[in-house]
Amino acid sequence: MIAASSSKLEKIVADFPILHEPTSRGKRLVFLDSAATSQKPQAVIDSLVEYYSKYNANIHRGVYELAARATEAFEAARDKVAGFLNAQPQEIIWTRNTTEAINLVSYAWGLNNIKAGDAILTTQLEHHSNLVPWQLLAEKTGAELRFIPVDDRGVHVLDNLDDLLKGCKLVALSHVSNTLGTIAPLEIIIPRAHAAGAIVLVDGAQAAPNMPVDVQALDADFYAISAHKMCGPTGIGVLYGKRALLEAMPPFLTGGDMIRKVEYAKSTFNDLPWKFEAGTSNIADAIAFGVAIDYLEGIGMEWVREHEHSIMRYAFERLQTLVPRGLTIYGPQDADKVADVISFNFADIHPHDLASLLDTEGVCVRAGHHCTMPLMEKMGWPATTRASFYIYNTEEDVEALVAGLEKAATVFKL
Ligand code: C6P
Repeated sequence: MIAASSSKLEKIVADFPILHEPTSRGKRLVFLDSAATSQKPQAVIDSLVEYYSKYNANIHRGVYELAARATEAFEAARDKVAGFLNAQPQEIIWTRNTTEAINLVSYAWGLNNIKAGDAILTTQLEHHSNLVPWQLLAEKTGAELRFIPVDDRGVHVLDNLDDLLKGCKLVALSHVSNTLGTIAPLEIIIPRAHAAGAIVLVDGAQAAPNMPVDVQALDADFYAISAHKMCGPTGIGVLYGKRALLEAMPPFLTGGDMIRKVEYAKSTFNDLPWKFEAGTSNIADAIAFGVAIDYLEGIGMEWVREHEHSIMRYAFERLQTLVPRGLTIYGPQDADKVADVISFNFADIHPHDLASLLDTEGVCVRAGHHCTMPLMEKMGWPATTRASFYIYNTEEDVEALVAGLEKAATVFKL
């Protein structure tokens, strides 16, 4: 068990200024909503200030030194993301976030490769961002949308996988569920999908922040991530795509920077990755994302996974004490099978009331459907409360959650 007093953890906590700001009620901030967005270390905040105060200029255009410096930093950030995912820089496309990355594939690959009679396979666990684009693609093309079922713990049921893969051209699934934390068995699904002739898009929004990801070892065709969930700023994300697939795809958005030659009647397009980056990019945030990657790599992604394992084990153990008072924990409870989130309900307290009460104690959790309405409906849960953990969370944070829940039990007379 990694103790809250471990000097590495103490140093990490010290790196996040917001964690040292008391709440408006004078409580210590206990941030347990990192699955929604993580907090940012000082180095990332400094990087944004440094860019705007020292070398703000548009990239890929100016010949002056400032522009060259901005371009260099922007492309260096891409190299860092490529290294982090074990990809080539040409395979790293900047997007606004995971959602835009998935939409890019749906439009640029999907509309050109999926036709009536094909199947698209996803799972019953997906975030709306990895479901709605495929619903629209299926509607537009006449393809069939199918689902890998999950059992009542939210674990993938693969018994009929080969049948589900028949006629399938695309499998799109999350690496880690944002509602239950379930880790998808990609090592089984991806090879079987490929053997059936499908390509695989992995929504890595919840996995990339929490565990080492190697897109080549996974053999994922596309992998989508958001910087803001992994110590980086909002407004910047990445689509990784295998080079051959990206080469064969037409552009998604069109305009400046993504062209090679423009005539009045027609245009030719830039090389990868810029073919998919129309208009002025989110330069400052891309550079700051590179700093976030440096930060995470400095900590070590193995350590990150191990820390989360440890904190999740501790949280499961401590929350068990509240089960006799009506706490129901959803999803797998084996720290090997879940990443960063624990969803629960406490007797008949509405999750929004519970989250509001916890907030008065300085504990931030998310309540609601977590952008997975079909999963909630299937499970028969109108809403859940979700605590999510990250690199800066300590056993004291788990204790604050448990104390807040005990207070709720008293207030709601459980
Ligand atoms: N989940 C949560 O609280 P964006 O908004 O594009 O950065 O990420 C979308 C997204 C896609 N897939 C998964 C698995 C996700 O968890 C998310 C974002 C947040 O669970 C905000 S809804």
